[in-house]
Amino acid sequence: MDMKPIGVALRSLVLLVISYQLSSAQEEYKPTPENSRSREWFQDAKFGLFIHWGVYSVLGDGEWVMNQQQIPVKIYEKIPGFFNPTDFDAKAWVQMAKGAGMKYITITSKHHDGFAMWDSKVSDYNIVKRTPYGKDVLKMLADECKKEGIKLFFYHSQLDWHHPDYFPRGNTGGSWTGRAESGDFNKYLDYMDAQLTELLTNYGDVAGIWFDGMWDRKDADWRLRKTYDLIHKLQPAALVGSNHHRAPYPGEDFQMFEKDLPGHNTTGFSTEKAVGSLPKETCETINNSWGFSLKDEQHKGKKVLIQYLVKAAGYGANFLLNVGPMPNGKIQPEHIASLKEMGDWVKEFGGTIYGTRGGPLTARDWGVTTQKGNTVYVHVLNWFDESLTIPSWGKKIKSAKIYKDKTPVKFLENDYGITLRIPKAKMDEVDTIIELEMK
Ligand code: FHN
Repeated sequence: MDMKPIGVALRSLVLLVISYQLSSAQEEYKPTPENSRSREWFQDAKFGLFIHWGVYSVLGDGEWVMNQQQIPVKIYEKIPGFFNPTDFDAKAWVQMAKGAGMKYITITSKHHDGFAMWDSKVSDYNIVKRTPYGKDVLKMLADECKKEGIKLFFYHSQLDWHHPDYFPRGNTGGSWTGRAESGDFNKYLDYMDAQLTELLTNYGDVAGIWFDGMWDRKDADWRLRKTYDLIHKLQPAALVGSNHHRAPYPGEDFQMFEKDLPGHNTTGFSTEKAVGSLPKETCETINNSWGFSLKDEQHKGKKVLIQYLVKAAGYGANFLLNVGPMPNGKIQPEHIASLKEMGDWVKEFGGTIYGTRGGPLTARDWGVTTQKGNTVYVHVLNWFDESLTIPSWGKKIKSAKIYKDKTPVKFLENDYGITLRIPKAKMDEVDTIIELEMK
């Protein structure tokens, strides 16, 4: 019997299936009007608090301790029994964020260790069932955020070192976990979607989901579109982002950059350096750790933190600054102090950040620019001469003044650009801001 026609039929069937999968995955994603409004809010908000908190904080060695120390699941499951954050005070956390000038909080609902920081009915591997504390900290935080007008995002790890169906395993969480060398990845994704449904149903308005961990199984079929559509169906205004270090996938609403400003790659994460047209966010640690790390005393100072916020705004990106709370539920005093210092600066100069967009000039060695309406803010971060010449962008200047006290600034516009005369006495070692009113 001549098999050729069957071969041809089979090949076209396979091609058909692949093209269908590709087309549905790549199917154009149109954000709803609510989602577009959220994107505007997000870009105006500019500044958020990232919180990496979980049972791993008990060991004081960061959020990767299970993988770093290769702690098998059976043993790691003992740690929740030691997790009793009786000093946890959602009000204090939210007040701290507000006082720093932050408009939203992004907290780890589940990190790579697979432990749920909420009262999950899908798995009893959670804070209510497995810890002496027994209370739903996400509920307490969500209620407080709602009261204080602070929006709440949930970080959610796609990577899971605990779940038996996270199989085949990826680059991390190998055989040392002690899990059986078998499993059904789609069952794991069903589990993940079920837990996401809880988070998007039982905690009021959720501003968005901050995914992480896809990089553990780069080529797996993560059913992204199914999960993203689920989120947009449950909460149309919620923003989806995924820290996969690639160009955004259809269904995503913002793009994050870890420890880098958009387009930079000092960490080696963003090999693709793909900066899309979605709203952008840069996340960074306030010391050198995401989760609480006892030995980490690399606390960043006021100037570094404020300039990071300003530079991110100059790149048109938000700044999501992370703290790793301690196992007792308190924030490290050094971090509370630094956030207070940032808050004092933002109270005075926040108008040159909030509601702005990056530009009109791209970032320069001397600093960045932000713009809002007919006003351009020149943020001089790294320049010490009284005369600074910057490129013109085709619009004429009506007036120039020091933002802080409205002292007029002399300026010259010619073919060489715009030369600003910054009085030495008006220079600020963190950020000298010149407000330009354009014609
Ligand atoms: O592995 C995680 C890490 O623990 C942390 O959550 C950061 C936050 O952006 N993201 C991953 C590392 O790229």
